[in-house]
Amino acid sequence: MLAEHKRKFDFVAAGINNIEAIIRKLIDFNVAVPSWALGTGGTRFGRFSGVGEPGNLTEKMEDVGLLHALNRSSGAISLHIPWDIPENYPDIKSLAAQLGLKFDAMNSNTFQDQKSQELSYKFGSFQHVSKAVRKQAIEHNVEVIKHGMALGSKALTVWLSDGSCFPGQLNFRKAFQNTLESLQEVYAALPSDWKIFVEYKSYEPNFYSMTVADWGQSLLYANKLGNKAYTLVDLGHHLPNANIEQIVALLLMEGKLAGFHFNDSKYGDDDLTVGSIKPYQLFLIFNELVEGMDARSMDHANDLGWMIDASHNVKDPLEDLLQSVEAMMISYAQALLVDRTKLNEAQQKNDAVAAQEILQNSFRTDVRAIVAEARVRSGGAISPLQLFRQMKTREQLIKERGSKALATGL
Ligand code: RM4
Ligand code: MN
Ligand code: MN
Repeated sequence: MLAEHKRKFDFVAAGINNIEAIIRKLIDFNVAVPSWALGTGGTRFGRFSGVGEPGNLTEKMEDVGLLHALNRSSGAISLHIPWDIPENYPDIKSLAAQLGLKFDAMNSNTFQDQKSQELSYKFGSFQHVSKAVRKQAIEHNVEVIKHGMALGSKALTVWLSDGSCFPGQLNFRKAFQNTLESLQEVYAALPSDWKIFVEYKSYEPNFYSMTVADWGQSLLYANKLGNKAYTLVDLGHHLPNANIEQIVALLLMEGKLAGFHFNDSKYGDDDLTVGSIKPYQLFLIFNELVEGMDARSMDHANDLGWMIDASHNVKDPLEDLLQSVEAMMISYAQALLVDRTKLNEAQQKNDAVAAQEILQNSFRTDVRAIVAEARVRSGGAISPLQLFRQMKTREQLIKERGSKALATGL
């Protein structure tokens, strides 16, 4: 296998001038795994649970550690409160250190009612007409920040399901104002070295209006909040055919892009494996990311928040995550290959044909051996997925955890 890898790598590397710089960037790149992606997701019609799922936060972290050991690119976990409340900080922190994991952005949850909760979020949280509900939601977010501070996280992601299902149900202006004021209170509780990410979503669970529906609305909030507030793009949260790469370019230009939730979809917020449906779009997004980050001399690996946000019904979650990370690495590598000088020349000459050739030349380069080379150099497997299957990892986990263990999450 190693000889075969070497043959493929030497072949592709021979045609690339800056191959070592590209490999360095691939080695540095890491994408966070959300704690809710480690169990099988479901739909509103049902959930077909997997087997050997992690039953608690420790096991979830062990799962991410396992992924990271295989691909060396999954060195962070993103926690959702209250699905994963850390009970013993020192233990959790030392386990993270042992597994080589960092704590990525913390996620709050005011889109579900919890058993112990006093007031309901049925009609929204930050936007709610009742001050008491808003207060409860704000306090929850402040609580999440506290958990994050204890763990060493540096960001809070706020995704609100607030909105309305029927025309007339909501006064848009008042809903916006209430949401802004609530966000301002949370913002005031942020430590000085923290960021807040305002995530948007076009529809679902509210189907007439969402109070943070698109990047325009998110950016309005972020701009009004201040320089610690950013817009977070989740690939599945757009209306069909939205030009996401253009959104990314402009947010980056404004210094307001928080980062990404990666997934893929055919229809809406399908949360499917990254790169499984529209790999060219993924490449075009990475192309804008690389171009835009370089224009601002940003560090690709650390200046934005990279996270997978996928959770679905059919695959083994760990295999799925390995595929998602691989898809991201491939698109990132292809974007690093783009000849920017030539692309710029083509653009200056209005040469649409040449511009397309340049982009597609990179997209059609088989960079898998380059990604594998970066992985091997940092101690990972040539083929993480193959190794996962060969080692019968899931079978092992079922033995340890049983076939009935259910992960908390969606
Ligand atoms: C939402 C959104 C959030 C995620 C939840 C689970 O659709 O994408 O980022 O935390 O799902
Ligand atoms: Mn998301
Ligand atoms: Mn989503």
